Amino acid sequence: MNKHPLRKITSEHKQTYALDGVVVLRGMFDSDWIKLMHSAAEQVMANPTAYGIPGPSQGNDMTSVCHMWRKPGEFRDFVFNSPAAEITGKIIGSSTIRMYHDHLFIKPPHSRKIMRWHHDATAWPVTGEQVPNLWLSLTKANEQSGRVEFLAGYPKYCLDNNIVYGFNNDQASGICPDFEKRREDPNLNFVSFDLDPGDVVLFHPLMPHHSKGNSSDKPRIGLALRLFGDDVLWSPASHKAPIPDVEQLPAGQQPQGKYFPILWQNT
Ligand SMILES: O=C(O)CCC(=O)C(=O)O
Repeated sequence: MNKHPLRKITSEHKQTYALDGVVVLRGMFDSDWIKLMHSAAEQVMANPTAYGIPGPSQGNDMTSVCHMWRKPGEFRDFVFNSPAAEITGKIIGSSTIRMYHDHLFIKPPHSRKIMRWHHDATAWPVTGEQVPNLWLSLTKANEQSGRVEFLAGYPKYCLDNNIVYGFNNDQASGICPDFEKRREDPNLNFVSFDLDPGDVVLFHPLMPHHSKGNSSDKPRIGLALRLFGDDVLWSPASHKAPIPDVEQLPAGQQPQGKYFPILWQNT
């Protein structure tokens, strides 16, 4: 199984991420990784709590499980030994990548589950731009099966206007708009990617994204890794997602220690 990306990370990848806040990378993982993680995902689907902690969307129409990497097994191997951290570090321009958490999203065939528009920064108890989401497709993801959709360029709008959405209107900058109602807005650039198993989408923590149901006959499986780069500092707030076994750190401190191990360094 490959430790380093199978293809070169190009300046075009980096520029696209810097400009749009989202970039697709194809063919970076070998088929052994994809087979292994696909079968690991199926095991989680059969018995979620044996492998991790159910996420907010866990239910019949979606498997949503986090923190599988904390236990020995395929998810931990993937986090430490796959090219995921190197890909991320090179694209976001961080000298160090630490683990934050993993999150598996499985939409079974004919799932009606809609993930409403949101950005991940809403839930992360940190400041900093270098908390991307590397979403690895373990199946085909397309319009029919419920691929994820993004708003290219929107993270820059959030940064320029100091916007971080909350879960509710009374948190942070209020709730994330329902961009479904703004499909015709010429200022919004909706983008999505048809993915094959092994393709990844890397996106910025302020990137609004959503997904619709899976009307195909096969499951749609995505494994999201959320990773920390150099500029991340602890910034607790009551509505932020707790991290199991981790006490709140003082605001401004850099996350480190055994729950945030270094995965990759630019040597
Ligand atoms: O997999 C999906 O449909 C949604 C993914 C998502 O919201 C995320 O990775 O933050």
